[in-house]
Amino acid sequence: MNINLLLSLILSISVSMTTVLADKNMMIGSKGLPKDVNRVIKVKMYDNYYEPKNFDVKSGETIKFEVENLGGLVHEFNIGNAMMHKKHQPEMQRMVDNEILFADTLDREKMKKMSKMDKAMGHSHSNSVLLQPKEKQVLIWKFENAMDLEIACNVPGHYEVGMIATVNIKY
Ligand SMILES: [Cu+2]
Repeated sequence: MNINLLLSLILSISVSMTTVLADKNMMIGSKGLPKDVNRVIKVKMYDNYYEPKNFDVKSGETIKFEVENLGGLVHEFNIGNAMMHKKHQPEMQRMVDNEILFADTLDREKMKKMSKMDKAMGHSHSNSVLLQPKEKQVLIWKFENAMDLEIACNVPGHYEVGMIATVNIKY
């Protein structure tokens, strides 16, 4: 094995390890499996709030969220923490700038095309769903090693006006 190959191998291993560690440090839980679902919670999104506004979960529990957008605007259901939402907001603004995300509609075709060049434009995060009015989607989440969670909408302007739900985790 030549030295360059070895070096690139070591580099790629350390990069993937960093990714794993970063995910663990986020402490938001992880994507859940359908076979592990303990409970179903229906979530309705309106302009600009969630119903319910608070979620009570037990640590280790896997929840299936059935999310429906009953508002007139595009909304996001994103499980994260304050820091992650702050980081995600510029990505959402870029989706607006690139004419993918409009107030009441999404250009999913363009979203797919642009995601090939820029992953952030695909909005394919396992911890969130982005819905147009009248759309529904399911998100399964395992609340393990999670703390300081916020469920929020990062469509530009919505977080700022308080489209945030709290998550209480019982240990
Ligand atoms: Cu919203």
